[in-house]
Amino acid sequence: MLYPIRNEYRQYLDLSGFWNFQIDPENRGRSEMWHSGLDHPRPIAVPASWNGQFDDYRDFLGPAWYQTNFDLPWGWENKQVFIRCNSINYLADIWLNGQKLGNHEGGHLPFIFDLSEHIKSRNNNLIIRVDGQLASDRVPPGNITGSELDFFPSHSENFPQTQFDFFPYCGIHRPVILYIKPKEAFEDITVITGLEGDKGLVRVAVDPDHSQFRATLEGPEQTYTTRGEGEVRFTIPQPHLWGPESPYLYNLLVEMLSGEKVIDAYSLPVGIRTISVQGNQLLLNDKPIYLKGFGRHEDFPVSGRGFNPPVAIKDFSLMKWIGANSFRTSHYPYAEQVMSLADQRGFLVIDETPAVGLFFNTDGLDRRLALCKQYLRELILRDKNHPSVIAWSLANEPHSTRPEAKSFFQELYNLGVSLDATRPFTLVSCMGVAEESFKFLDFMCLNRYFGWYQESGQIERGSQFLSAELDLLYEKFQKPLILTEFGADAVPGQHALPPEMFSEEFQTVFIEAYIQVLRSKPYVIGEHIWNFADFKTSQGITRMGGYNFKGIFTRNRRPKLAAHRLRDIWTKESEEI
Ligand code: GCB
Repeated sequence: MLYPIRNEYRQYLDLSGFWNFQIDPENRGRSEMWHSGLDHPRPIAVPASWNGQFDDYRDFLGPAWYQTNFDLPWGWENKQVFIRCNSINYLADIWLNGQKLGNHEGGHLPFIFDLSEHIKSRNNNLIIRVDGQLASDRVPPGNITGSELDFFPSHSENFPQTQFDFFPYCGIHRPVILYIKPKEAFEDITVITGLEGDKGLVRVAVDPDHSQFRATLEGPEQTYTTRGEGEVRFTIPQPHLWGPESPYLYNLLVEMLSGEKVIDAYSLPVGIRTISVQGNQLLLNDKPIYLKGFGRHEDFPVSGRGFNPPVAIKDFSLMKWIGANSFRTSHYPYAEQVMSLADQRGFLVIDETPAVGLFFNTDGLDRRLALCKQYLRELILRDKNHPSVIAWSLANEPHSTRPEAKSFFQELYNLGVSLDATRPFTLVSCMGVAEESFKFLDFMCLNRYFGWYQESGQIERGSQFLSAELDLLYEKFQKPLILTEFGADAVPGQHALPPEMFSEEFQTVFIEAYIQVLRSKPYVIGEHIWNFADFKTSQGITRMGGYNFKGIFTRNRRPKLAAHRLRDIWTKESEEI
């Protein structure tokens, strides 16, 4: 899926700004035809969650209606015009000039509609109904009652009642973009890179696959050009490989040809790299690599889960400062701009679908599987050309207590491999040896909190539990493992000697102890701390002020004590921990 760009053949208009907004708590909007106009709207910023912008709507999850007007840009007359919504959480229904364009389910992946039939040159009325309510038949699920709650009883009293540990922010979370492209145009481009001895290989495939095209790959010393139909290949002697130390990006220009005439063009950055799991190791460009980094969230005061460019830049600077080389897009796909920053700054990303808190009661299971398949397809289509993406994560902490879980993930895995055979697949588990899907997944990801939720306050005992469990897992599945979550809440400014739970000292010592265990296991290929920064959650007895305080940085991105210790560990690798 190609992100809209501007060049001689393509144009876009970003509709970010102030829109009109009206909540619809009684769900009257459809019958009262709000898709033609809103009668008492208030202004709202797009993109951003509504919950952070309005105190009176903090806990309101929908439905709500957005409206904006636009004129057709100069030169767009008689063109096919598309709308691309990058992220609307969770259900979106869209109308233009009173006519329904379509709807989309799922909060974090882009979707496109053709507007051409209904567009006018002046004063177009665009209306989007957004519903972010929590329901057991949505993914991720919420408002679950009955036996599934036994699994995580701590969530049952939370408000709003999520089945996951982050605030269920709603709204238009990423830019809404209008764009045009030529009548005959590239629908998609797939770039796959590889290595053959000391040569780099770059394969470029286009859709429609009968297109005649020219591809130009621009490197630091040389530019390579070739032409073909559907697919071309480059062989690059002594390529500048992409990696955390040197995230070199070539520029690829792809031009569609009609005879000798160029009729469409698209350019994108290309990082030449390979990624694979071999034995106990993760290999980047055929060399073992150890992941150091974080599980994160898209979360910031006021903007909520909305795309916030300065915060994205700041987060990458802090991750560089601390010596991280990797992160996971827990627990949903992040903004495409964030993925591009990861390419530029050399971060290795485990790219996760929004399947968090899945459960496997047969009731509704087919629908959950269909949604997970849709999300996986949309995610791979969106992110396949990012060198930063080194693995796909099918889910976070599924409640895999029933046998149905294994066949569910086997189906997802098979689908994933059919869409992208170049990257490993995993899922992030809290089930330990009971996670039967580890049998077919390429590597294991585990979340553990011994010394926090269990064996509370006892770090040494907690790390002994961790050590024993890791060995059991490896013994059973014989696959390499990343500890994708470990950590402790530290309330900023809370101190204790000797270290005590919720203090910055306890968090620091906890993390040191876990890292010591991880580094003693040859099959462990990475450590991701939970979490990069403190983040907003539902209210509940384990979440003081409605926050998870496991951040190494505060929600305002200030370092806690552990940040300095981690920087020592991650930037001075030879030092004893
Ligand atoms: C987990 C979840 C994560 C939570 C974390 C915690 O296992 O994957 O979403 O925030 O634990 O802090 O409890």
